[in-house]
Amino acid sequence: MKNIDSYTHLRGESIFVDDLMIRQDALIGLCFDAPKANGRIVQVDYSKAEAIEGVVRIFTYKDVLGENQIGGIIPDEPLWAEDEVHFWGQPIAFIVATSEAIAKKARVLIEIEIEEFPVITTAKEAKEKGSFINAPRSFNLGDTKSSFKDCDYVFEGETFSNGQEHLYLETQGCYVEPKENGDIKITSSTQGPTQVQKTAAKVLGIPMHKIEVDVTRLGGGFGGKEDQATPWAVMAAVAVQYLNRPVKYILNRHDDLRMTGKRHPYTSFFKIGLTKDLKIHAFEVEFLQNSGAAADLSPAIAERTLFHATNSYFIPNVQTTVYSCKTNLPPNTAFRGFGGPQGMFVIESAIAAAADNMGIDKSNIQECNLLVENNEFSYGQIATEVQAVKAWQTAKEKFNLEALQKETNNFNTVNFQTKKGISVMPIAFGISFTNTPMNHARALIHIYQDGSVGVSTGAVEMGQSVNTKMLQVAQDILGISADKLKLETTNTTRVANTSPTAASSTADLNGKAVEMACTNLIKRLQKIASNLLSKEPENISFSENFVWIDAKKTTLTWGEVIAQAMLERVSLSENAHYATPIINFDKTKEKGHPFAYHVYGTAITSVTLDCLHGTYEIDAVHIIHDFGKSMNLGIDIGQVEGALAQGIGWMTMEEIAYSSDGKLLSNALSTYKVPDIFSAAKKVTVLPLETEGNSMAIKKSKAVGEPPLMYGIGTYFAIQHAVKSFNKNHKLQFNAPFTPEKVLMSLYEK
Ligand code: MTE
Ligand code: LUZ
Ligand code: MOS
Repeated sequence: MKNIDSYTHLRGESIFVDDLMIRQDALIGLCFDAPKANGRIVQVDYSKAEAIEGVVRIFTYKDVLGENQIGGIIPDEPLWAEDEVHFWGQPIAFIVATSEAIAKKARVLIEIEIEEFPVITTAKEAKEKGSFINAPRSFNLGDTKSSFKDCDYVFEGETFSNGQEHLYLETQGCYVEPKENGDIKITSSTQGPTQVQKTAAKVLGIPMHKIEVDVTRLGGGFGGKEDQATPWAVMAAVAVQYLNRPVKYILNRHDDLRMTGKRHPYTSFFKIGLTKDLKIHAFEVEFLQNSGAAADLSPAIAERTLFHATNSYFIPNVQTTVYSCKTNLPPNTAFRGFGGPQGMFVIESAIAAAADNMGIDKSNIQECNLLVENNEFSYGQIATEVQAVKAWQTAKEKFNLEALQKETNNFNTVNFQTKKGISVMPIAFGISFTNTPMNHARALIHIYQDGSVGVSTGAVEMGQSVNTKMLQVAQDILGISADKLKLETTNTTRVANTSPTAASSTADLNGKAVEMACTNLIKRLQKIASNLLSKEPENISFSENFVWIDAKKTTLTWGEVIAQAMLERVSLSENAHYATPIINFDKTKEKGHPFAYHVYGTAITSVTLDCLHGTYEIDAVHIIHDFGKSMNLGIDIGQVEGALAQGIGWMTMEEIAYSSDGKLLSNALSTYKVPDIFSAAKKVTVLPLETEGNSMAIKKSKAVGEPPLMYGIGTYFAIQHAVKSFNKNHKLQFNAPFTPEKVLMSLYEK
């Protein structure tokens, strides 16, 4: 099935929040935010702003009738600052005016006086000063203390990976309308409609049933709208509560870049021990996560870093610890991979450091430590249906790794100013929300009396094509043509209490619920058809809009069965609930079986480096990816390609920069560079690994949204290989992104 949005996307007819027809009396909102990163608010003077014609009202924390609190995991974040500000860009007030131009004019007239406090921008500094979000967490397997003694080689090092801006094409935004009796309808560009509903209810001091949240689709989220779509919608809702008029707020790009959190930068310290036969025997890491000024999703992201700290390797003795460090940056948040990529970068760095010191190729160490069946992860889960070796071997053979390595070495022997580099990057990514209670979803299916069908789920479409997958599931079970199916908007009044669209699990969770609901409907319809045809229900199936008996098509149509169901007063609606079985996790022991399954794969990356300029080109990325049994290979390969580009951007060019006083310097697309067509890999091959698929995945088609981002990590090490080929004195650094500036310095390091 083609992506069901392709027609309207291509014609520019798809509807996003900013395209909604708004009421004539709608007002425009605009946030006034902190112009300093840390301090006490001495006073704010709104009088000049309020005096402008067209400014209807300026809202602050004083107007909150419920709680001025939006923290999801830890209640540590006010909607609007009260006495203090803790990051540059922190919302202080919300201007509501008759136009955006007027609101902007008013904003610059607000006068604020802040008594400044010292600013912390790095995790290291926060750790030194004891500034944390919560208590650190540790995972342990075996005994690292004693096992380093049994190692023939032990290496230690430090790594840094920078943050990353989501840069969804559609910025954050919402449109909020009053209904009768103080009810409020919120249309939001959010991955978490329930999160918006719940937080709005809390802040407004009204029950959740008075708030309806509706989402048609997002112009990208990438994790940036899992938690951080909420504040804008809630601000507008507060205004609606007072004014009883609709309020629309779409952030412009600069405001969005300044006020929202990003991927977490991590500083990490590793110690890796190997035996002579290249087995990694012991591994220790301390992760310092730069969480920003409030918790947001940081504790959950920190946890996923620990889950992925050993990537796709088996290491018998592991100790990992993560500190969520409180700094004066905007609260950092979910970003594709959710802390997993940061963890994997460290183990890959540790292996690279070991290989460099031992004078061998990194891939030799990687290859002989890959996970195999029944290995134990540091968190107690026993690995089953492991594809790590198969993915590696398939990539090695299909893409002729040995020849590629030989070519690269030959090239480097005969060329001086140009060098090539190559790397292999295996991945293993756990599928499920690591917080077990979040792994559930529901679907609501209505078959209308003309035989057409409406499907509602908790899934949010954000470009990953989850809606198309939901229709495929329904179509398959109901046995009707795609034109009879429609995917409804995601709406809290139809499907309630949803987990956000995240963790790559949306298609699995919501798809399983659709599968259950459709199966229940079919059971009813089988009975009706069985009476009409005088056959046993077990022999009856539905396909191609007709009823079939065994493998034979009858003349009885889908429409006729539906009409009969109406006459017999049989319900044509069904609601189903799915909760992932088996999974569990005990946080007191830090052990359990948190993931439904893992996704595996291997990427081989080759680059060419211009050693005069420090610039590089990615010649090719060849990937063997474990899709399970892909239900839509076009969509899934698209996800791999997109995630790869995003991973490469994070590792090579996307450089978030804050000044020492906490101001975002990379605050526009002129100073924050994301991959474009010129910096994309010249060739990308994505081949599916042949497997049986996993029955915990929807139609055995494994989750695909996040895992391939981590193939991008391979690019870092391919570039590093090329640098080292030019400059033997180069002491390896693990400081991402590996920008051309850093490459150039490394090339000429003495
Ligand atoms: N693909 C597109 N086009 N746009 C997005 O915003 N988000 C990614 C991934 N792929 C995203 C995307 C992230 S962060 C996640 S968690 C998954 O999609 C979520 O969708 P899924 O659970 O349906 O895979
Ligand atoms: N969000 C979340 C996620 O709340 N929990 C998770 O485990 C997760 N994993 C990946 C992406 N988002
Ligand atoms: Mo994705 S980071 O789970 O939204």
